[in-house]
Amino acid sequence: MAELKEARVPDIGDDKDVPVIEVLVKPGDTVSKDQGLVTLESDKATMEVPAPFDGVVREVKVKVGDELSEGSVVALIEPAAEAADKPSAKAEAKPAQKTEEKPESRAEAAPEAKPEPKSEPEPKSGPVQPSTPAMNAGNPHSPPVTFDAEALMPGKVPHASPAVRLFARELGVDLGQVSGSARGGRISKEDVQAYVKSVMAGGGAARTGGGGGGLDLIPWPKVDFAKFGEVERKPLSRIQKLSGANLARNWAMIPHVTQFEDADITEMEAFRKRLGEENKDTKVTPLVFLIKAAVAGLKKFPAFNASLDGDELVLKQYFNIGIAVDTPDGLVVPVIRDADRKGLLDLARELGEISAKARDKKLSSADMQGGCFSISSLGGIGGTAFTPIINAPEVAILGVSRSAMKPVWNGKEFAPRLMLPLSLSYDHRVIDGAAAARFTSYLSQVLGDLRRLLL
Ligand code: CAO
Repeated sequence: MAELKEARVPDIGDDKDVPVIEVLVKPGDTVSKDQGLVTLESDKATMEVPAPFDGVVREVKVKVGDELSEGSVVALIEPAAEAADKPSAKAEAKPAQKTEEKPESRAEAAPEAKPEPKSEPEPKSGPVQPSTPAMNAGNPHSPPVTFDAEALMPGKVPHASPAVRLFARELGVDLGQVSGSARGGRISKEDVQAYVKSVMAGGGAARTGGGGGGLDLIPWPKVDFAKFGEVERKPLSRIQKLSGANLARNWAMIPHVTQFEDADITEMEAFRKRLGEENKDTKVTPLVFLIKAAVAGLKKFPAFNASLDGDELVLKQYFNIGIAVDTPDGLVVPVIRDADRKGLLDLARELGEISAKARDKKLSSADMQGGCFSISSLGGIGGTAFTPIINAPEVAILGVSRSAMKPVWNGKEFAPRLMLPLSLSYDHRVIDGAAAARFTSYLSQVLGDLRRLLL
C-alpha cells in the first residue's frame, strides 16, 4: 500500500473550532481532488473540506460534532498512483498552511457569491469552498461552488446543514423564518417540518423567493374555540390546502389593484337567449361571451397576456383562458386552450365539459396548465363586485358578478339597461392603472356591441 497522506483543514480564515456537521466519505471511498470530505459550519457559512488529491480514503479521523480548525486532520488518503507522482498533488497533500496562495479560479467562477470587499467577514474563497449538496448534486466530482450565506443574507444566516437547506429549498421554506431547536440554535429537519405544519395550520406566513425583507407577522391567534361553545373540526381537502397555499402566496407577493367597470349587456343578452333557443342541447351562459371579449382584450393589450420572469416579461402569442370552477372540494382553475380559435358554441360545450370534469374530480394537472388569463364568474350566484386574486404567473384576472337591470342615463332619459359588473385585478408591477382602465372599458365596449369582435 502506498504511503498514506493526511487531508487537513486548510485556511478557513479567522474561524476556529468549527463544528463538523456532515461526514461525506467513509473508508474505502475513492475521491477526486476537490471532492468534499466533510462539511463544516461556522456562524457565517457552510463549507466543505476538499480532498487535496485523487485517492482512496483509508481512515476518517473526524465525526459529526467534532470541532476543527485550520490544520486539523480530517482523513488519511492513499493517493492514486498517478496523482502521487505529481508534484502538485504532493504539495497539496501537506497540511494546509497560511501561504501567499491566492484564491483559486473556481472561486472566481461564482463572483456573485463573493462578499463586497468591505464586508465582514472575509470571503471564503480560499481552498475551502462553502457549498450546498444541491449545487454539487448529480456530479460528486465537480468542484464545490462558492456559497457564502452571509454574503447573501447579511446579518441573518440561519444555522442549518446543507441537507437541511436542501430540504427547506425543496419545500420552498425560507430558513430565516424557522427557529432552530438543536444545539447552538441550529435548524434541524424536524424544525423545518414543524414550521411547514404551522404554516399549513395558519400559524405563520409562507414566504417564497425574491427576498425583500419578509412580512415579519405576529403569530396566528391561537384560540380555544370550544371554550365559547360547541365546535366541529373538519380537515381541509387536498384542493383547499393546495389552492390555499397558492392564493396566500399570490395575494402576499403580487401588488394587486382591482379596476371596476359595468358593461351594458342588454343586446348581448338578447343574442345569448336567441342562441340558447336555437341550440337547446348547449347551455350558453354569459361566460362564453366574456371569454371571447377577454381574448379580444388580450390581443389588443398584450401586457395582459404576459408573465413576469425575473427582469423579463414573457409575452404569449397564444390565448388560453383559465376558468375558476367552484367544486365541493374547493376551487380549481381548468384552462380552455386556444380560445381565440373557438366559436361561442364550441366554448360553451367545452365550458360544460370542464366544469363537469372539475366537479367529478377528473381534471388532470395538464387540464390546469398553460393559462394566460383567468376569469372567475360568480354571476350565477350573485354579488355586485369582488376583488379576485391573480392566478400567478398570470398578471390579471377578470371577476364577473351578477348582471342587473339598472337605470342608465342615455343623454335624454334614464333607460333600463342590463348591466354586468366586471372586476379586473391586475399585477401593478406589469400593468399600470391607465392600461387597466383601458382594458376594462374595451371589454365593456365589446360586450356592449359584439360586432366589435369582428374589427
Ligand atoms: N349574471 C347573471 N346571470 C348569470 C351570470 C351573470 N354574470 N353568469 C351566469 N349567469 C346565469 C347563467 O346564465 C345560468 O342561468 P340559467 O341556469 O338560467 O341558464 C346560471 O346563472 C348559472 O350559471 P352557471 O354558474 O352554471 O354557469 P356559468 O357558465 O356562468 O359558470 C362556472 C360556470 C363553472 C364558472 C360556475 O359554475 C362556477 O363554478 N362559478 C364559481 C367560480 C368561483 O367560485 N369563483 C370564485 C373564485 S375566487 O374565490
